Amino acid sequence: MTLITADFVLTCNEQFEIIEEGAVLFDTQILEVGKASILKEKHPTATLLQTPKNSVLLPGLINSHVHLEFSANQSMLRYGDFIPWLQSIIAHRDELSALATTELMTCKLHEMLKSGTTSLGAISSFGADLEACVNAPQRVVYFNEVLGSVPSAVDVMYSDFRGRLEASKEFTCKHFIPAISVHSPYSTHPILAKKALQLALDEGCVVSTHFMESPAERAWMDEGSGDFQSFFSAFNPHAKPMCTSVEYLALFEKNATLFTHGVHANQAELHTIAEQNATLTHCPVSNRLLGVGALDVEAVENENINLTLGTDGLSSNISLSLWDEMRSSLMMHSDKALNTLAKTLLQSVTCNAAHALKLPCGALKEGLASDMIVVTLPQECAIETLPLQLILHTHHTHLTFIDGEELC
Ligand code: MCF
Ligand code: FE
Repeated sequence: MTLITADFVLTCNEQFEIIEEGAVLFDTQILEVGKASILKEKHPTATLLQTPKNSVLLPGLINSHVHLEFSANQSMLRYGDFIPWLQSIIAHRDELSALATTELMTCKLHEMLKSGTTSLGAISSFGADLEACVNAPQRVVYFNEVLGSVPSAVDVMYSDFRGRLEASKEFTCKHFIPAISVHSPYSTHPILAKKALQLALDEGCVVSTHFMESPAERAWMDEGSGDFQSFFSAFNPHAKPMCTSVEYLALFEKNATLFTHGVHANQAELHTIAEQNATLTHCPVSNRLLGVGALDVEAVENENINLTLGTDGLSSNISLSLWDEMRSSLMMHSDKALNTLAKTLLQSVTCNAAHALKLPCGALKEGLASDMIVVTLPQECAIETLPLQLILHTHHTHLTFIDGEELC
């Protein structure tokens, strides 16, 4: 039993309680959270772990959406507009895959850990990241991706996906949880999506999907027009959307789903996402680099949608650090009140993400796993501005615990 004390304990509980001169008593699980003076007196035999001046203890961060298999990209892909990016990723897929070795992905996972990410939702397109994810120190929800728009190839695509899912299931444990990703409405035939989503229900898997990311996706799904029309007509001059966006959302009605991006989701779609008790995963840097616009955070909040944050992959980002992502988000949503947005962002990478990914962590609360980080601020800070100052100044952790075990 260890008693860790800190100048601030940011619990990320329902009340978003911040305890000054706080402490957490823990082993593999959190046993008690409170004022340091009270817990010290109550548990005199616990091993005392003191942290430096201006320390903050908070839950380990959770990156809801990251493509590790594209980690080798730095400057190869084309940014600024969605379809040119998509064309560039298709053109460079083999080259990038060859460069994304297990060693490289393991190194990226360690960098993520150093920045405080103790859990992640890994979107796996090919299964090449399996070994790195299985051996990662973090908790990984491993989303096996399915896609395919050609009806005659549905069976082949499904059995390839099924093979990857089965291979990942061999490693199921409390740190590695297989899951399912249906790529997107423009790339996945509804028959294929339906089969994968039924499997997710049967196996109790959470689901992730890209949804309404770009203006091109909006125009294609609504009218079969725009940049996707020229893109698809190169393969098939008669190509048309495989379903409507309403039909696509309805496929996920019974699943626990993380809808990623949603930048171009309309109010009715956001309402459906809310009604389905689903999550919206925001990837602000990716959205900026792919030139798709900025999420209407207000509209998501008005619908009371569970909001999480993802870095996406290095295919559409320059960093996999959630602190970098939160800083960018603060700057991007300049219409939002700064301190309120900082709090929303910290919730999006802790309690909200644990809820979406069904992980037993994400808050400093009795009974949850001891996934915790200690970070230090450069100077003293008023409690009211703590979330904001944390986001502005944090790069790496001072201490990191997963299941109560100290790492790094
Ligand atoms: O989230 C971004 C942008 N939207 C869609 N897909 C991806 C993103 N980053 C990587 N991808 C992957 C996706 O999983 O790129 C491929 C898929 O395997 C594009 S579809 C040929
Ligand atoms: Fe993505």
